Order: sequence, then structure tokens, then C-alpha cells
Amino acid sequence: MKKILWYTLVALIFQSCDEIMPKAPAENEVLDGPIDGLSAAQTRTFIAGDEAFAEVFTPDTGLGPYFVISSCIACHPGDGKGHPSSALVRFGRFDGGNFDHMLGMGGPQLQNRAIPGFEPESIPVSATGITTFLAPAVTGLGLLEAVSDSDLLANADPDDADGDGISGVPNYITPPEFFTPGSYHTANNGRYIGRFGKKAGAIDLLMQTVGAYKQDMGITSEFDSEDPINYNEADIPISQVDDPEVSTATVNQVVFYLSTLKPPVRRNQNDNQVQQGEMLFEQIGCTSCHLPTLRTGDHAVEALANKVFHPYTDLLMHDMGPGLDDGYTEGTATTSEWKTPALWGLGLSPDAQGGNYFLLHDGRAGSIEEAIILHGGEAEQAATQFSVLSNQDKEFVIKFLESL
Ligand code: HEC
Ligand code: HEC
Ligand SMILES: [Ca+2]
Ligand SMILES: [Ca+2]
Ligand SMILES: [Ca+2]
Repeated sequence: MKKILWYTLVALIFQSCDEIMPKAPAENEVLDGPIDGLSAAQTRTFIAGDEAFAEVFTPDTGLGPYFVISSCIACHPGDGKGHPSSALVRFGRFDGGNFDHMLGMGGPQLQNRAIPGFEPESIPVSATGITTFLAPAVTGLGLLEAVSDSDLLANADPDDADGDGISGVPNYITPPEFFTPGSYHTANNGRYIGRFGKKAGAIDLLMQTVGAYKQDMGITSEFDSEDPINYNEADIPISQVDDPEVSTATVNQVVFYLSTLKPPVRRNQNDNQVQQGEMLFEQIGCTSCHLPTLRTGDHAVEALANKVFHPYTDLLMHDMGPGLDDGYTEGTATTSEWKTPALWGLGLSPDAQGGNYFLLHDGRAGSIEEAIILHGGEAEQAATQFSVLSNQDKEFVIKFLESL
């Protein structure tokens, strides 16, 4: 998909070559591309990671036997959000007060496809929490990864001490064995703050990537050498391809690629209506969770060190009310809690989603306005404040969000 886009752009450039010098593709209209300031060697790693992100796996290269989709990019087209047709399903159930991911019955994720000769998995009847997740965009994640835990905690307000009705909390996640903390991580009883995924279930980009290879594509790595199993199949099959099915070098290249993908570039920032919308966005309380500014500290990759950036998230969990409670959870989050999603790139979502908006964790909102109206729980007050704005002010807020 990304390749097609580039070919189209190149074709357009050549068409207009007659009279004028070719213009560079509008950098603020595409998500794919490296952050400024990479060295030549780092750029090569970025390109290798970009290619691996687009690799389509087959049964011969280890796909499955049970899987969801056969490439990273099919779910994250052009590094943007996914379409409902590539959504994935996770499940589990409550066992006493604890949430059980039913690992012995194929949890936490459904592999709804299988390679020839195998039966796709189905959801166990005893599952009570079944949820659908649409792929988020994967841009700017290296910056989000490198914010210090202490900065995130400074924005948390578990007991709502300031009485504004908003009580963001971190989601604490037990790290996998291969996890190595960065300088920005602080342990809390052996657990770390989750940052990636709708419920912030992954601490860092390596954990997210290893999980995606395994659960989304049935690809083993040195970090996790077991393919998902379909517990309904009589003989538990073993993949015919030698493990690991993806090399550690490739996994690391993909992680580097994800961490150095540039954040989306804003458009129409000087438009008067966009600026009014930005002010309203703050006035009606949206910035309590969609925090405009975060910063990184020191970092081994110079291009990620000491950067101030504008993702519009606090990376914390918020209770979004019964309407968005999916009965499913990860880490220390409750079933109605969700990580505030970054809003950068929001206006470019339809480019990746086939021309339409599919917003919120499962894509149920068909427009920005609908996504706002569906905010409940801690965000109910802000949503109400939005709904009583004049039509013109609503339009300004939406224009601002489209400019991100
Ligand atoms: C079947 C579709 C699908 C495939 C294939 C897939 N992803 Fe994802 N990706 C998702 C979904 C859905 C989420 C949200 C997951 C969650 O909430 O835990 C996600 C989340 C992510 C995130 C976290 C983004 C954030 O802002 O929190 C990263 C990074 C990511 N994927 C990278 C990858 C990589 C790398 C691959 C290939 C190895 C891959 N994905 C393959 C659907 C997919
Ligand atoms: C209490 C915290 C909180 C407040 C306040 C809040 N949001 Fe959100 N917002 C969230 C969370 C959490 C989600 C994700 C919910 C889900 O996926 O089910 C979200 C999702 C969104 C989305 C969809 C993003 C996407 O990529 O799918 C938009 C747009 C949005 N918010 C805009 C706003 C606006 C505008 C306001 C102010 C009226 C606002 N939010 C106030 C927490 C908040
Ligand atoms: Ca496999
Ligand atoms: Ca499974
Ligand atoms: Ca508060």
C-alpha cells in the first residue's frame, strides 16, 4: 500500500516536470518516514526495519499455523490506523476477582485464520470478556517510549486530589524475561508502566513487536519461541519451519524502525479557525487527558534525546464509563479503563482507513464528533461541554483535530 502511494506520488511529480521543478511529496500528508537527525548507519537500519515491517509471511516462512494477518503493514497501512477488516479479537474471563487470560485455552488472542490443513481457532464458550481492537498508527512511538516514568506519574492523580473528576493512573505490567529497562523506566514491585496498546499492555516496543509477531502472525522469535496453538484441534500441530522464524536482527531492526518513525507533521496550523479550535479544546477540558506536550530525556539515539513533542496523550488509563466497558482487561487496568490515545495524525486516519474514520478502540465511531460524544466516565464532563458548544465552535474543535 505504502509502495503504491509512493509510485503515485512519483508519477505525479513527473507529470508536472515539464514547466517547473518537481516538488517533494508533501511531507505533512504521509506518515511513513524517519525522524530528523538519524546517522547514515541508523538510516540503513530504519530502511531494513521498514522492509521487514512490510514482509508478507507464507507457510514456508513460518506463517501460522494459526494467525490473524500475514504482515505488519496489512494492519498498519502506510504506518497508519487499521481498517475494521483487519481488526483483532482478544478474550478472557473473570476468575474470582482476577482476570484470567485463558492461556490454556488459546487466550489472550484469537487467531481467526489458519494455513491450509489447519482449522482456525474459535472463542471458548466460557470466555466472558471478548473485545475487538483496531490497529493504531505506529508513528512517533520512540518519543513516547522515552518519556520518563516519573514524568508520566507526575500527571497521574489516582485519588483525584484536585477534584476535577479525572484520575489518570498508570497500567503496571509484569515484564517478559527478555525485558531490559531503559534509563526512563522505574520498577514498581517488579512491574513497569505499560505504554503501548489500547490498554497499555506493552511496556516497550520490543515487547509489542515480539507479541505482534507471535499473536498476529504466528511467527516465532528467540524472544518467544512458541507458535500459538488451537486447543480445539485433535493433534497439537508443530510448525514445519525451524524456529526462530524471524531473526533477532530483524526484530531489532523493526523495533528501531518503529522507534524512529517521525511523528505526524501538523497541517493548517496557522488557520485562524484551527487556532480557535485549539483554544476551545483546552477550555472544555480535553487536554486533561489528551496532554499537548511531553518530553524525552537522555537517549542512546541522539535524534530521540531531549525532545519536546506534542502527542496529545498522557499515556495513562482512564475510566471511560459503561458504554466503553468491554469486559476485558490487561495488567492492573479495570475493564472500563483505556489508555488515552495520542491524537497526532488523527486527520490523516481516513487515508489509511479507506477514506472513512473508524475511531475508538474498536472503530465504532464513524467521525471525530461521534468519538467525542461516546466519551463517558471521567471524560463525560468534557464530552458534555463539547456537546453544548455552538455549531460553529464544534466545527472549530474538529478543524483543530483534523489539523493534527
Ligand atoms: C492483525 C492486525 C495486526 C498485525 C498483523 C500487526 N498489528 Fe500491530 N497492532 C494491531 C492492534 C489491534 C494493535 C493494538 C493492540 C493492543 O491494544 O494491544 C496494535 C498495536 C501495535 C503497536 C502499538 C502502537 C501504540 O500506539 O500503542 C505497535 C508498535 C505495533 N502494533 C507494531 C506491529 C508490528 C511491528 C507488527 C508486525 C510484527 C504488527 N504490529 C502487526 C494490529 C496488528
Ligand atoms: C478522561 C480522559 C479523556 C478526556 C477528558 C478526553 N478524552 Fe478523548 N479519549 C480518551 C480515551 C481513553 C480514548 C480512547 C477510548 C477508546 O478507545 O475506547 C479517547 C479517544 C478520543 C478520540 C478518538 C481517537 C482515536 O484515534 O480513535 C478522539 C477524537 C478524542 N478522544 C477527542 C477528545 C476530545 C475532543 C475531548 C474533549 C471534549 C476528549 N477527547 C476528552 C480519554 C479522554
Ligand atoms: Ca509459525
Ligand atoms: Ca489464540
Ligand atoms: Ca484529577
